Amino acid sequence: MFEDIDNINQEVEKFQSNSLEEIEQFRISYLGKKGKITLLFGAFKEVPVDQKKEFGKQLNILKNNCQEKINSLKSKLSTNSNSSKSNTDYTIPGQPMNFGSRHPITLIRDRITNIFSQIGFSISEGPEIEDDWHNFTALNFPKEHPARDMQDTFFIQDEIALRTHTSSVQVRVMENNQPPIRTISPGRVYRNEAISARAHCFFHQIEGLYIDKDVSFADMKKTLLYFTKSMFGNEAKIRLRPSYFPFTEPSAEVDVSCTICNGKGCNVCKYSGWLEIMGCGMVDPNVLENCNIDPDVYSGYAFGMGVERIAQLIYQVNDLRLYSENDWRFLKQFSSETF
Ligand code: 2U9
Repeated sequence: MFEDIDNINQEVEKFQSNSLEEIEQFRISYLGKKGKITLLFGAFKEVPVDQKKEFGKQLNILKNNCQEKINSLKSKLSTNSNSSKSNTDYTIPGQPMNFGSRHPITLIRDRITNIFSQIGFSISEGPEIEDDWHNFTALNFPKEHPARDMQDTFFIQDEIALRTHTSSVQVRVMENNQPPIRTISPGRVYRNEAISARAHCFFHQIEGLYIDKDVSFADMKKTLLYFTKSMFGNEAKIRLRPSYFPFTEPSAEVDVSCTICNGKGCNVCKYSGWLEIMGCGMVDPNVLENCNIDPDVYSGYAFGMGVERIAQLIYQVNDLRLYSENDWRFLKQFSSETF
């Protein structure tokens, strides 16, 4: 009888199945009314008295083993069937992906820098927090110049301010390199202005500098005409009006023929036919000297433009505040621009 328990135990241990019907069949043949284990319980009365205790104990263990085996095979089966029967509906259309768009200032900045890169200008960048020397003194700003005033410039401490132009970057380039120098400096600049549609306390500039032997005003005019045609179209014309900057002499304002009416006169150009796009001039010999470049050997030209100003002309968006508010309704209108 003890042998029967051992044999049945081995059969139970060996049994494997992936089928619910087979498992049920197994249960019936071992634990059912006429099952092998149930029958052994019936044979209990035939066991000698001194062995009854041990027999009962082993029989109960066998019964539990068998029940556990059935339970574990059934639970394995239900886990497997769950994972193979996924609830995912692969035919449902995917979520649409929202692509971002590049900022209009980035788009215009990249267009401008690309035009100058193609004609040999490198790109230089520098710190937004500048010292007095790089932002003012080296650039020939007189001590009493209004830009040096707290009213116009954001001072961080005595003689340290947020740069008011990217010319400070070009002073650093000149201090660290001998000519020929051909570089443009794009970047954010700061002015202490009340924010309105027409003015902002920060904006973006691109300034250019070309220093070499025998660089002339004519070289500058031709380069700026090339830039203007590349930016606004081959029909574009330029005109230069005399101006004044501390760092250039002579200096000029550059106008482009109106991109809307081609110079005929419209409300965008206030019926003048011209739109102001930048300033320029021959680098003042004092500035060259301040940056350890010999003005008797070298000459150069410089120019500067506001990126927002060019964006206003290209996109016809005149409220400057729109360029820094990051309103998605405004920004998404530039999502088709691939440049
Ligand atoms: C060095 C020497 C000279 C850069 C120049 C301008 C003229 C100019 C303004 C246009 C609109 C600034 O953004 S704006 O307000 N800039 O008119 N900028 S010449 O002259 C330099 C630069 C670097 C070493």
